Amino acid sequence: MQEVPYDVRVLHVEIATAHRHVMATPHYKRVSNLLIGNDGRGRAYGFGVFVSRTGAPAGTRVTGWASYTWGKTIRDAYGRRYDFDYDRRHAFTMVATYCFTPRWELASTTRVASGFPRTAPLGVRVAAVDDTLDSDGDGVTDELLPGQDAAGRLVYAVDFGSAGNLNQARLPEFARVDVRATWRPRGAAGRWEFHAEIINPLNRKNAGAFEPRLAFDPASDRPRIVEERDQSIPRLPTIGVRSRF
Ligand SMILES: [Ca+2]
Repeated sequence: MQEVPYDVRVLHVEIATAHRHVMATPHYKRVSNLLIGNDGRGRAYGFGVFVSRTGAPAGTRVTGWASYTWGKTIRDAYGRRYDFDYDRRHAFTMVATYCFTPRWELASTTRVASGFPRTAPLGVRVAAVDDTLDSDGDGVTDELLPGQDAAGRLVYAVDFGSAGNLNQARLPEFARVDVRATWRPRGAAGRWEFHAEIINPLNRKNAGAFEPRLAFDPASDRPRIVEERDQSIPRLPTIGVRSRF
């Protein structure tokens, strides 16, 4: 991709004490020439707040950080204004670590975020095929014909509508918790560390995407759309060992 010119205006606010840290960062970007081949342009703006408690005094059991980001990214293209593919209005992350003893530690990561925009199918339509071989024998080879299977039945495709339907729907909210237990037999200064981690222990079915496919509909003369959640991480336990040398 070619280099994208943009403006960034940042007013950065940061408050820090020995063990606590608060940071607020608004951002603004103007993007042009992003879409090669048309006059598309866009804008991105938002702000982030970051709070942390790290390097706390000895004996502190809970440490961690949390961040929240509000953002909006807009695209002007095809004579329309709509959200960018990766527009994410709210995003929250929290990492917390609980130290039971210098040897035992339990940590969790929590992420909650708005779903990305998506272009939802409007229905089904008859598939169009290029008639380069002039299969209908009318002498025209640069036309589109209704798709037909070998038995002469119409072939259907998912109808995503016109540019007016671009990114008008949203994926469901994303949420995931990961947990990890760590054992250091000789404490923080020791060489060995063993950990057990479960990614998505709640086994929440997030949807990174919806894959529409056509299914037979006995009540209709045309197929119906079935959308399946895709790109979701299932509950995933792992164990690991680390050695410093
Ligand atoms: Ca033809």
